[in-house]
Amino acid sequence: MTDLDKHQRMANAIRFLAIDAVEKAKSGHPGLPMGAADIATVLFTQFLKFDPTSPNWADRDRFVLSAGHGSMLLYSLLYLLGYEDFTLDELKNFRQIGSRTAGHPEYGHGAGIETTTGPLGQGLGNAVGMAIAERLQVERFGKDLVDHYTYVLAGDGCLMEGISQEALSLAGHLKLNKLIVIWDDNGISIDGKVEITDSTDQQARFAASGWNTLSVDGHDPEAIAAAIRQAQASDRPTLIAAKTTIGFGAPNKAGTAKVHGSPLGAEEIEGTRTALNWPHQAFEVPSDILDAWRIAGLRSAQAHKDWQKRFADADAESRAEFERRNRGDLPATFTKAVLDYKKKLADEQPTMATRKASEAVLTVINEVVPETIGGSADLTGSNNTKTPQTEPVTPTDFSGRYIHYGVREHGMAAAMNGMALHGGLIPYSGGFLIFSDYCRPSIRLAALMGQRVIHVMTHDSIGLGEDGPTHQPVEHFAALRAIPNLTFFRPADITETLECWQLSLENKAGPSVLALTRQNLPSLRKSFEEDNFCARGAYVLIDSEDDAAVTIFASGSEVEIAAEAHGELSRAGIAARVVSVPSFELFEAQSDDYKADVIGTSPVKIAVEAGIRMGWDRFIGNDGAFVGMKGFGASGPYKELYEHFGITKDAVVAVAKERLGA
Ligand SMILES: Cc1ncc(C[n+]2csc(CCOP(=O)(O)OP(=O)(O)O)c2C)c(N)n1
Repeated sequence: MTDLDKHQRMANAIRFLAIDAVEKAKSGHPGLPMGAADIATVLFTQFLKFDPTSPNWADRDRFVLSAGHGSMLLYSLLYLLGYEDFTLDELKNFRQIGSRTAGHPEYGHGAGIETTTGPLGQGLGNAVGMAIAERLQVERFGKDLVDHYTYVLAGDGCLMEGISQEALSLAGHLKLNKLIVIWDDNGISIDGKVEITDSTDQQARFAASGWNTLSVDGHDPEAIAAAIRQAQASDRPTLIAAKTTIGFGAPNKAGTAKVHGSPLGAEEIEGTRTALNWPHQAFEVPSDILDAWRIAGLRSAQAHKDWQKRFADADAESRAEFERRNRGDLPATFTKAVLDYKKKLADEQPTMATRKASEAVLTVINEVVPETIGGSADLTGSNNTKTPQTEPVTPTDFSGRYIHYGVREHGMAAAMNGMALHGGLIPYSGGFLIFSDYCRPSIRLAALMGQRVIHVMTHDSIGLGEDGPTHQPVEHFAALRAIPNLTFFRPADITETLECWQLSLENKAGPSVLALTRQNLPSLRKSFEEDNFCARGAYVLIDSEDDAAVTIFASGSEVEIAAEAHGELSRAGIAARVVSVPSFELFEAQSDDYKADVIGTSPVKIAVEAGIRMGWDRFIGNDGAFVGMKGFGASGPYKELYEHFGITKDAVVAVAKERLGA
């Protein structure tokens, strides 16, 4: 058997596993695995550094299948290479409930899947973050411990998505030369030929953003290998445009959209077996080919051993720190630093915008948590995410801790996911809350993958004032509260801001959004409590000695209004209590007794929030009173806007009295 024969048979093993699994599931995407099998075979058997017996080895190369619909390519590879999570039975269970082999690769379903992909372009964005993370970690731990590539397989769809532009221009700017993107350039998407909808010169586009670009025949193993070698030596990120035929080998459907996303069908499969000279049963991989793949799986075992030796030789402090950061544990000094600062705040009672409060808190955090990597989408001075500890990262210097992401919210959020997935870092960054919409798909994926990324989102309501309705979030609180496993925080003062930061950092299993104000807010917590009250999601901030006739629920900046209304009601002899609600999600996680206690039995329940009502009925009931927004905001000084939209102490008092008939 010549080398070429062997290569082709190994690639055919991928093709037929994909064909057979899609056929058995009666759904899936055979076209991409069939077309990209040659690329994958070259990459995984000659270049990729990985160890199937230790899939989470920190210094492995990362492989991201950005074109997630081609999931069977990845599952076939993982099986063939000997990853224990991906057995033949798992492949036979493709797309079934509870299998590791979901329709699209899902992070956490099995070791070997580096990220969840499917929403096109996201993988490319993640990979940029992984490549950034690698450079950052090299600066911190040295090349002996950190020295790996990030490879991406992207399709036409990934490159058509807008996020690709943000991702590639950031990567080009930062000169991420260990990022290698292979474009499965098959000219086909779902509606037919790509040329019916797109005529971009992709290589020119990448080159214009500072990439090295190459083009190869994606079915020629030697040409693919030569291109990867060139890419590895580049001082810039590389795009390899690999011309392929979608559904390679299918006699009638290859090269057409018909093979993109449906089973080939028995007849076409027979034809493909003949055309590719693969006379084997479904799911049967001849033993010599399986052996060849398993041997390929052992390729980096020595590299892994060498790495382990270098790690063992490193000084004890570096080893412990490397392991701690990769486990995602916070430093032992963290809690004390938080509590010391909390005591200081209780003494000083500062009045400040929660965005400023966040900066003050971050200054404390960044001093004791060296693995935070800050940033902002060109709003550093507004988001207050930069602290004295965080010098900017530049194309030539990755020793810093602050990334100027540019006006690229979507690319930023996807890169943050990639950094978190890479491990060893806690990415946080800033933007305007209104533009959470611009990064929502990536935030959703962070939630789905359970990744600790922290979004500081400032200018969180009409309280931002003159910039007007285009910039004033109204439905965004509800929209973010709707994402499962995302914790959305709206702290009411600096102490709550501190507590919400603490909770965000301590939550290793999901992302957080901190919605923060532009306008000043007074300190509402009057005394020091070691307990993190925000951890309960909602808590009684001001209680009433008598049975309360009125309970006012509020979040963020509107807790001040609730407290003022409480004062006036008290003066009028009406017993009232105030509940601060920094997080709906954390409240829902409390015991039924606690929730019932906090909601209480006041005959009048009022919620105050400068957003839409959606979600508040949980607290106030269908018949509760809501003081908030009904539509878009307006441009004007913020205090006047609160008057204009009737979100005031007087409005709360009036509705309370009206309901009580007082
Ligand atoms: C953001 C997003 N939009 C739409 C889709 C649905 N979709 C899945 S694959 C695909 C076409 C992709 O074409 P290409 O990348 O060329 O893949 P190929 O046909 O080569 O398999 C589309 C539109 C998606 N998965 N993600």
